[in-house]
Amino acid sequence: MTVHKSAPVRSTTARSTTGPGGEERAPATPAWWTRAVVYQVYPRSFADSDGDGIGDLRGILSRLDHLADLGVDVLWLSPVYPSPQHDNGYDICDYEGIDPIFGTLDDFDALLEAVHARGMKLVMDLVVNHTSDEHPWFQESRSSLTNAKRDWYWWRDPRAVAASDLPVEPAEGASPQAPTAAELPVAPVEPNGWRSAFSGPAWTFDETTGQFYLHLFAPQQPDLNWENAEVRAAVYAMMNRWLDRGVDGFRMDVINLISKNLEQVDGGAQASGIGFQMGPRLHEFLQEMHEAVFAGREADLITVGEMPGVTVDDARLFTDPSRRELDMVFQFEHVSLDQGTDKFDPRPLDLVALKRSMGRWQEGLADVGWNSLYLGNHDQPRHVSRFGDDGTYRYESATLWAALLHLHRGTPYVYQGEEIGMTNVPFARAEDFRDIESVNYYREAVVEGGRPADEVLAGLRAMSRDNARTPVQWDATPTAGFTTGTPWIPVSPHVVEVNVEADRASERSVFAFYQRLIELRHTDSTVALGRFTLLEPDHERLYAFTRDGDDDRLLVVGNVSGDDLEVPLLGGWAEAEVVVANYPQRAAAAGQVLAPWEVRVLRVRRA
Ligand code: TEU
Repeated sequence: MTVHKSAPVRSTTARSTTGPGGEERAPATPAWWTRAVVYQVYPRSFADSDGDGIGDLRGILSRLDHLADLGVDVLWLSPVYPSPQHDNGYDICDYEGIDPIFGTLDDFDALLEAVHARGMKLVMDLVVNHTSDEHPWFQESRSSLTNAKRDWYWWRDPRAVAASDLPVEPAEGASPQAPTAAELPVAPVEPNGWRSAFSGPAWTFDETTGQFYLHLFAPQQPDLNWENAEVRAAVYAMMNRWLDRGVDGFRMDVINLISKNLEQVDGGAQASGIGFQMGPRLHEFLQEMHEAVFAGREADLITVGEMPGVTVDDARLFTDPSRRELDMVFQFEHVSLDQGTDKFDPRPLDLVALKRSMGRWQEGLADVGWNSLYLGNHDQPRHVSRFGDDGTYRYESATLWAALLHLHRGTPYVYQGEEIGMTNVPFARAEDFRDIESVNYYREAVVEGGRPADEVLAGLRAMSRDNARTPVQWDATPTAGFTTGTPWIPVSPHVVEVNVEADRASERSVFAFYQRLIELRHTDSTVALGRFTLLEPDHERLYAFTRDGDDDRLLVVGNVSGDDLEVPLLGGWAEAEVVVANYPQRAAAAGQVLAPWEVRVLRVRRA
């Protein structure tokens, strides 16, 4: 078991416990996840055991030693539940089962057992802001205005249209009854101006009952109505069943969207998320969930809420242990800084803005709450391509970003393939994309919007979620050791140079570098809990900070550029111990010039 439960008491980020009489006791040791590293598996693209070209649970099982070797503590599994797969499993039609493309519940139990046998934990993806439109709950809900589950989703009448907007005056003596949808003189108007994250309005009109339903994502992903207490009870019961089965926590998809205020808004509010992000009852719902699901067993679990638009101040509340909500949240600030007019309009990285953002989160959650740390996941392009140099300096920039991220205070998340420096994919044509977001964006921008295809494709190539979704490259063969069949999305042509086999055999192994970083998180109290201080915030190429522990100080310096960089900071550090470096020879020589994408982690001990 690599998880350390007896770290020195230094952090307030500990589970507060309640005594027999209900009195609050002082926090004991920091929670186990303050020293843990999580690895995300996107099951479709990880490993395929049966040759159908789609990754599956038996495939993951067969590659579990890769994770154990890396040293990670937790495996987070993106959704494996039955799903029509419009959004690769983030549209769930049965919360209790496993999609046949991924295997069976028996396969799941076998995987869970094997994960536990290796001293790791397993976290499920919890997608409860919405279900699939094929979920029986929605099927019932849409069947009639009076169905018992009608109120489980957000149904609303079309917005009233002013008489002056109608093309013709109603004929004299016309029926006083409301016209049916088909009889309306103009198409029914959406109840409010919210837009779907995957293009188009967030409302779809349902002919059966003449009302619209809300979907903040695709029309196949109707939003659950968390105002309804039966919905909440059904979700909590389902979560309890998974915990009883042995899973160790949840990553909660867009959990800050579950509380909504439909009255507050109109179209202009989309960007700020007013009305659907951070709604009025969010904290109440999360506390209720904690009580109904986690209470009593929280010390062994990990909970992380995905929260687009969350601020540091919000995050302090969500992750303050005494409030009993969540352990940590995924925030989006640092992965939004390189976006122009929208996410497919990439801008060069503004390092100063990135450092300041990361620094503010470190500062804001230093005494209360806890950070999650990530650069990539299944929704983001590959960070070595996005923030580094995936050509000449692929090894150097992949390891630089790994070291910078993992030396922050928080729980690091490694996304599959990142540990071998997997890169973005040279998608060329519209047909190359599989992701619903990319496909819809292209249609809206080019086919309907008339924007130049080249320009839109360039944005998609840089930012599409598909960059993170091509098969994990296990070896240099054409199907990458991922499948014996035809992969559901083509293997990246970079498989020849970038694959697990080659990386692990190399003297410059990204994998070995990650192993070292993960080991440090387990064994080094200053890495886990030391106080963070950002240095040289306005420097445009240098990323530098210190971490202070009781007996030592770490200095982290990185050259975020492809040119040499002189770093006077290093002057006083000539005698320091090199903890991690991606140019070990140079680091030992303690020069004051950093090579392209060089990173050094140095330690001085206090007298
Ligand atoms: O993502 C929510 C989210 O806010 C975005 O990152 C989203 O993926 C999109 O890129 C908006 O531009 C979560 C899941 O991680 C994502 O895979 C799902 O598609 C989405 O929710 C819906 O469940």
